[in-house]
Amino acid sequence: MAYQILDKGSIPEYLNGLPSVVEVLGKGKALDIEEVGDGNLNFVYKIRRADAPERSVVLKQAVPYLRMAGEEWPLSRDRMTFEIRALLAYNDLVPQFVPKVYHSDEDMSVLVMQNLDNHAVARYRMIEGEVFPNMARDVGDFLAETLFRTSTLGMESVERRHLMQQFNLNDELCKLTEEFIFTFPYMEHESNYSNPATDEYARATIRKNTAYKLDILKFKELFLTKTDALLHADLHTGSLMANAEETFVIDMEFAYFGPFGFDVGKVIANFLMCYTSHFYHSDDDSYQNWLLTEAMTIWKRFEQRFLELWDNADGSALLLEGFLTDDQLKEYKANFMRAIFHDSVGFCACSLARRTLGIAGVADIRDIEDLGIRSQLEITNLKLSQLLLSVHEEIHTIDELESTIESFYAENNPGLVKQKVGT
Ligand code: ADP
Ligand code: SR1
Ligand code: MG
Repeated sequence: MAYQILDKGSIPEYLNGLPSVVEVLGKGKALDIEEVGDGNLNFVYKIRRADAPERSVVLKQAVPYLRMAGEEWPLSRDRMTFEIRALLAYNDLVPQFVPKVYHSDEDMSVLVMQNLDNHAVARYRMIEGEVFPNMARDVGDFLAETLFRTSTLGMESVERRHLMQQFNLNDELCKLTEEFIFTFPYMEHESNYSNPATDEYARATIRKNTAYKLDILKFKELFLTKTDALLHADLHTGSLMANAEETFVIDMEFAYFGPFGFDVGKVIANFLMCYTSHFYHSDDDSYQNWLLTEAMTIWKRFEQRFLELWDNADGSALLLEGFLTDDQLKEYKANFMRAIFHDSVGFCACSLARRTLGIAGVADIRDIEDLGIRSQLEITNLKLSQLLLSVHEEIHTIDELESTIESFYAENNPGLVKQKVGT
């Protein structure tokens, strides 16, 4: 079908022509349609049968522009092609963690999928202080399964090259990442966010710090050149929908083959930004303690599951069984995981800065009205970004990372609770 932008008026007829969706919604039934897209790029509709609202689907469509900027910022809708391919790949690899696909159409840039109505977007609930008991464990498993099983350790090389081909043209979204994560935030740029005290701090530190900027370049180069595994590439707490039992990952339109540490570091950074925000949102540190423990659990679980998958693999493109002795293999694995760890810490640092200085912030902090309070939290994130980037190769274990972060926050508590109590 030729591309047309769907809306509440045209969606019923479109869905009625799709047998796999009719199986869920029935044919010709009255539908309640609600646009729920709170993301930066696309339109998302929840569609429920009026007489049986439990029968529902979600329709996501890409439009040929960047939603958050408006029609004057063109952006190819090819991004939906890559989201469709990634979601189908994830449905094979980790069906327990992603919505089912009822219908996809690359020409229409449309995906019709399972409505995760019993799950909430984690970011907003985490701002409220909700505990998700299994989320960090699930995210760690998701990372291990998807990264290992699309890497040269988990796949045969010819099959892997075919899979890579499906993603090697996600040019425009990779370019967005190059610019909005690895370039603009560290220089004066019209697209950057602005808050006077934060701007002043960034000008005086980040943008003058040569060592920091060279490290950012190192991670930009990794992003541009390394093809370790199929990445989600936009994994943050707004891409997680969870409840007390389950966790789902959504919104994989940035998918491409990139460095292992990128997904791991980004999602951990979002837990840390939530931690920072709770100097404002919480009256004590109990939720922050939970956040830090969970952020560390993501890595611990990822590492544990990745190594289990490796132990159980029969050989792969990279390593034929018997190529190394047991002792050599043990050392090789330890070095391999340490390199992913260093990269994850570095990408985490990049994410802390881009979400603070760049156009796309996190609601955890950007939604705080008081600019002064906001800038104290923003500066905290920028300090943490600089610290983590400067030590990313010196910290070798997750326990060292945890104690580094703990000490950092103990020394950089902005003291907002007192300020709030006083207001
Ligand atoms: P964008 O690509 O524009 O960032 P997202 O994929 O993040 O869009 O979706 C935007 C919002 O739509 C999510 O924050 C969530 O509220 C809702 N959403 C997306 N997919 C689903 C789904 N499968 N089930 C329920 N809600 C969803
Ligand atoms: C213009 S940058 C928009 C951002 O939103 C997405 O969620 C990605 O993180 C992207 O960098
Ligand atoms: Mg998106």
